[in-house]
Amino acid sequence: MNRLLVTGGAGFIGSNFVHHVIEHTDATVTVLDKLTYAASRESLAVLPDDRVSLVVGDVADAAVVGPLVAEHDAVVHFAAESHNDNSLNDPSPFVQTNLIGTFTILEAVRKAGTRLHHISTDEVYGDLELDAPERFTEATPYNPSSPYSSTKAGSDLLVRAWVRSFGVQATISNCSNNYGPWQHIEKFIPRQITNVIDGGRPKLYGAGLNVRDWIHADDHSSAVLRILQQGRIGETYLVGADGEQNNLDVVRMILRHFGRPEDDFDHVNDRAGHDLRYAIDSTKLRTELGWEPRFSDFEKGLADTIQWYVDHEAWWRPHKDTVEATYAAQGQ
Ligand code: NAD
Ligand code: TDX
Repeated sequence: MNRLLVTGGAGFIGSNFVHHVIEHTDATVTVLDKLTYAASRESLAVLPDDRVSLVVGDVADAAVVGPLVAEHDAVVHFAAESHNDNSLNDPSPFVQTNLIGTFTILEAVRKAGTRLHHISTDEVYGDLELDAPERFTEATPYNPSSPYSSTKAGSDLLVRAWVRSFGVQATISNCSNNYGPWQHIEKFIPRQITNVIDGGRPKLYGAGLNVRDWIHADDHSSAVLRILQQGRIGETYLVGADGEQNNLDVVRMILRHFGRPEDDFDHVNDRAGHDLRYAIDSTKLRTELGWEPRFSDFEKGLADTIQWYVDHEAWWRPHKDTVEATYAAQGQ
């Protein structure tokens, strides 16, 4: 697999994956990205021109996708609308990109016979009770809650059907919440870090007891590359790093890091349909493919991420007022 097509490669996790591929393989990478509000060309800027190129285009545009897919050995499909709160305000781009976009990719790989790895989320499984002993596995039934997670669930089902009905050579991974550099400040962790940098207060939805299973984006990338290289066709692999934390504890860690009082935050309106808890059992990936995460200390990974946002204020500053105005209009 020397020529990779990475959709959504200018986004938070896609760009991390492109860096990972350049560092750990000899492959060349074409990024196909529409450059929505969530994209960042800067995240790709330091990569070598002779190994990474960018095509600006829409994954739902068959005229762009078809010829590009035919020129590559494998497609890694990250492109998506990714933010739950946005999907509650306007589901339409989520249906278009996550469903029609994935359908367009599937038809192109079917025609060209190209290997596909589809990137998905643990949110397709719905949520767990706080005290439930079980975690999500590859056998957990789909039960998505939001327009975002339902379009991701639908995209996974399309991939499964194209594998079974048409023999498409695809794998799927469902990962838990990622954190790390280059994450858009609309998302929970960077929003709170940048609020505190600005002397403001973190904003917790509801009581703040919702649990997310955090994984560093570098670990997500190493898992995706491993599945692309060694995963069994037609299989789904759950990706997680045993990183469960409730939102309140994460906010307290961020405040502590900056030497601020631990109760210096606001409770704001809860998210409609807010999933309570996600938790991943990644035994299959670990035992079958020998993958292990590198970041096992969440507070240390968070501290590095905080420092990155301190050092990269010029990158996020232009977006801060717009993001906060949108949240303020929702009482969040
Ligand atoms: P992101 O919003 O940061 O980036 C998405 C990228 O896709 C952007 O560069 C955007 O320009 C591009 N894009 C959007 N619509 C497009 C279109 N129609 N055509 C081409 N490009 C388009 O998202 P992210 O957080 O990096 O998530 C990437 C993938 O990983 C998504 O599929 C998401 O569902 C999945 N995922 C994310 C997380 C997480 O915690 N962020 C966890 C599990 C899975
Ligand atoms: O200001 C906030 N306050 C708050 O309490 C924001 C933005 C969020 N939250 C809560 C909601 C969630 O319980 O924090 C948690 C994390 O929120 P998000 O960063 O919006 O992530 P989540 O909705 O869990 O989804 C993320 O993980 C799974 C990604 O955005 C998805 O793309 C991925 O599929």
